[in-house]
Amino acid sequence: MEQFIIPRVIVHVDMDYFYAAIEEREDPSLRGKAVVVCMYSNRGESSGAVSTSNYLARETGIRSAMPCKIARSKNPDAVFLPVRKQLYEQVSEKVMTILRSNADNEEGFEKVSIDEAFIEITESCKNDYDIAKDMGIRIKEEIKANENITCSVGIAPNKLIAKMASSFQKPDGITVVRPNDVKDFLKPMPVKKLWGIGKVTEEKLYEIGIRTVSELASCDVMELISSFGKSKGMWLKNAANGEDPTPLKGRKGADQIGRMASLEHDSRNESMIFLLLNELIGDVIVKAEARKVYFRSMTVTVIFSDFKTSTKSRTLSHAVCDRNILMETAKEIMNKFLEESAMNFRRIGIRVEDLQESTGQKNIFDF
Ligand code: DCP
Ligand code: MG
Ligand code: MG
Repeated sequence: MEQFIIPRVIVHVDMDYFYAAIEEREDPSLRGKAVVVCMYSNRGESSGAVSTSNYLARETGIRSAMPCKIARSKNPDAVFLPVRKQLYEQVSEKVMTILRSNADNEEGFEKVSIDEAFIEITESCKNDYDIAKDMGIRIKEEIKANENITCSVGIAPNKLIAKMASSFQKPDGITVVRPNDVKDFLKPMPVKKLWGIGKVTEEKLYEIGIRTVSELASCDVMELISSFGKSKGMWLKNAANGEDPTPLKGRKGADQIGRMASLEHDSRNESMIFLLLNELIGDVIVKAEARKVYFRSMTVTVIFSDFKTSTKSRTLSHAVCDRNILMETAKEIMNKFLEESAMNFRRIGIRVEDLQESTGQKNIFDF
């Protein structure tokens, strides 16, 4: 049965050796050394497991989840550091803000873990994979310029392939799998490379003689269903054919409403900036009205031509849903940005936060 699939462009971003990369960034003297980040248990440094390590350490066979003791025996010269989860969470939040700001809209963002997320860019790239690749490169630059760490990017028609594409060239890679290339991308892979297939499934597939994704793709679906049950069997068949209709989880009931867009060209021209700001604010107000919420605070974001990002927030004296108040406050913030930096603006964004349910009236002045 032919299925009608709406074309999408999905980006998956995964940070490279995330915890260890942050440690390297914080202490440049670590560069060029094997770095291992360990989650020590309360029994001290002799027990515990490896959280992650940089690529130099991986060359000596060190892997995530390996006991630290074994890692030490593999490479006694490596630098072993304890995890600093709070620091990594802070960096993660900044990276996620960058990623979210590149998505088509609020629904087009899904954080998967501390160091990875999906974003949908179908509209922004007009479903054109050349534009999508440029956007992927720009996202990498934006993260590098702001956080001084690298990531790997996968771009594909769905989450399954995008996730697999981001790990295809690591570290600091970008892999674009266009709709017509999905089958060739999957063909030579062993089944365990299919995202979602664990050890148990892999072994079960081996038992029925299936080792590669292409063997799985051509397998009779009824045979898969009899071995794995209906939903898993169908999932296996579709996944092997590179099909994955699952939508991004988005942020239903998000506690903020935001819009971001690029200026036509990098500029510091006030009327150009305020014109775009006005348009973004219009969209935000429409969304806030549709959700029947007031906001109590707001944030303006500017991405400069060197990709550096700056944000400024304001808390209002009371919750409103008022276009004029939003515009006046945003203008005031924007003027501060213009005063503080001589750099051209590349993208600007506005978001409202501290949302509260409205009770019908437009704003507090209507009382
Ligand atoms: N992590 C952990 N324990 C594990 C796996 C991961 O504590 N068993 C933490 C440390 C990683 C982070 O999660 O830095 C992200 O996990 P990834 O699987 O994305 O691995 P890395 O980002 O470290 O490396 P890669 O470059 O392969 O993505
Ligand atoms: Mg990672
Ligand atoms: Mg990851």
